[in-house]
Amino acid sequence: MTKALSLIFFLVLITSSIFSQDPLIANVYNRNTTSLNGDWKYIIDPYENGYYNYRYEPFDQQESPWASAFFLNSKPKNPADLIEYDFDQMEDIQVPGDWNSQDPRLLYYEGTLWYKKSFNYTSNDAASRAFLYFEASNYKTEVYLNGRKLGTHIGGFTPFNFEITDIIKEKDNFLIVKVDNKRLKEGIPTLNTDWWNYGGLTRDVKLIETAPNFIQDYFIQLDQNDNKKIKGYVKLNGNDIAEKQVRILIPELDINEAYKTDNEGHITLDIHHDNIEYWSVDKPKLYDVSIQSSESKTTDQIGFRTIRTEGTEILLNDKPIYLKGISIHEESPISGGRGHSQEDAEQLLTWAQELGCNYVRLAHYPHNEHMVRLADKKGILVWEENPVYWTISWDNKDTYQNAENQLSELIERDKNRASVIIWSMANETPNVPARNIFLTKLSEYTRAKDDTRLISAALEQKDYNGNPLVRTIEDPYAEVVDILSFNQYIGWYDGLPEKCETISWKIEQDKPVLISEFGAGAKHGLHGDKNARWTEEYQEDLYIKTLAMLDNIENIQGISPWILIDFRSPRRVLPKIQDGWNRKGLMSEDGNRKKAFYVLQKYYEKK
Ligand code: GCB
Repeated sequence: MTKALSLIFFLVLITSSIFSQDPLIANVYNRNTTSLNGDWKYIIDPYENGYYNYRYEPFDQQESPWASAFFLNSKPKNPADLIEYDFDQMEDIQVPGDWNSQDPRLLYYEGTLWYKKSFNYTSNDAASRAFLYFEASNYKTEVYLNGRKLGTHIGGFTPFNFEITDIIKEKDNFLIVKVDNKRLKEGIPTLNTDWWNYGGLTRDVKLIETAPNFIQDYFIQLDQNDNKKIKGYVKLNGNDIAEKQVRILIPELDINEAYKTDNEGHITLDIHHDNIEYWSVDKPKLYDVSIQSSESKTTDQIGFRTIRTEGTEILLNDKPIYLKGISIHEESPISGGRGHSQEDAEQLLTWAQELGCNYVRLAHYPHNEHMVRLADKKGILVWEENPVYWTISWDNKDTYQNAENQLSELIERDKNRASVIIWSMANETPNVPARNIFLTKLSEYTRAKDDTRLISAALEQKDYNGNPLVRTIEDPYAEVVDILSFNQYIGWYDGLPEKCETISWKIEQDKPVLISEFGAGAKHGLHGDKNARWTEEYQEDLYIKTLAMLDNIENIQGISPWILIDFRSPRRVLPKIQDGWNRKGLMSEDGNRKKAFYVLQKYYEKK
């Protein structure tokens, strides 16, 4: 390489590692894509030997990285060459899928794993642009294509994409991805959680082909203040996007409206219609919506509804609704491990419906897109949650930025889903000034980005005026949320179930109340006295007594007990009972219903 060339190469590496991914492309779910799922090669690299040299300097920031840098996919050219790795001789791993479930050596692994996929690529049109899309990768991801760094992504549950038009070739592309799932004190989530830290390329990887000037993003929802008005925006991406025509078509409503883009390739839409059929839990009407520009077109299925609160009520399409919910972790009820497929989503939501739910809390991080797409079709309301969990580094600016970025990517992905009614900022966070500033700022950011949904967070309850028999919510952040949600474990972490009969509630905020969690551990098939921990009878009794207690909260507008299915958690080590599982599920991990399932089902039948 000449000096000038190597300097350019060096600059490309540096800039691409500072600027991370490109603006997110909306509706990848319905676009023309090529899957990169399937077999990938992998190298386990606990010392990050393929990333740093022996002075602990990253290879991808060096002018002439050594051949030992894994992203180069080096091969010896003659027998004298020293290359101490070879992707092609490694074993296969399935993408999508967490690594912990695929190799016994990786069950508890937290560190770096390198992935490699080789592929050929033929575009449909020589002028097309190409993007590489990751639906999720936990936690820190460095992406390289054909020896060039595309960028870095932080956060384990949201999508990101990179433009690769100038890098992709017809033959022998090699895509190398470094994924590191080490937990970090300043991370989101942080060191301490009650769930398994599944690592890897946990969701689909796709190539997206687009026109040179294409519809990158759109937001099309009902105006929350005028239910005869569909509003939002469309954004084109390309070099020639000013003064272009963009059409919005909703054939069933005879809507076909044309707009002209501004200099940024942006239109604001404002469509009036008197006869919109609203999306609801009883009739989840979705319209085919087509967005068209001269060069591109994308089609989505969108529902139109309003959601708001008035005093202590939640109103869906102006009618009060009680949220009959259940909390869910993203674990596959079919194969175990991190869930990611349409079948996983179908199974989880079918069980929720059999329980009688019209609502699910997707805890404690963004779940895969199948969940909200299916919820849209089935008429299930959804709470989506940012992984701000327990005690994070509230004072750290990068931590805030990270939380905002993850939430932003979630909103970008799901802002057109009618089922999603609540953005949850956090779970069980301490009432300290730095946290109040952090969450208030995050809430303001969210409201500015999306004014068609409600804001909440799972808060904590406390004694009222020092009286342990009267419980309340005293938290300045409660003033900020639209829905006052809190977790409570009276009868499990706080006494026995009968304690529920002694507790009363004094909630002073004029807001709807949602109980985001309650529950008790029970091992499926273990029977005994109702005061014996871990028996199904204990859990059953706790549900009976808790539901009776909660009925006395005046403002209560819904519950999402903890949790649909037992889930993996390394915190839960009690032999023969937990064995690495949190046992608060209403069902065991293999889908067997515990007695409490039927208590809740009966309760929901009558609601
Ligand atoms: C909670 C947490 C949840 C835990 C649960 C438990 O309050 O929000 O993540 O798994 O309690 O089982 O203790």
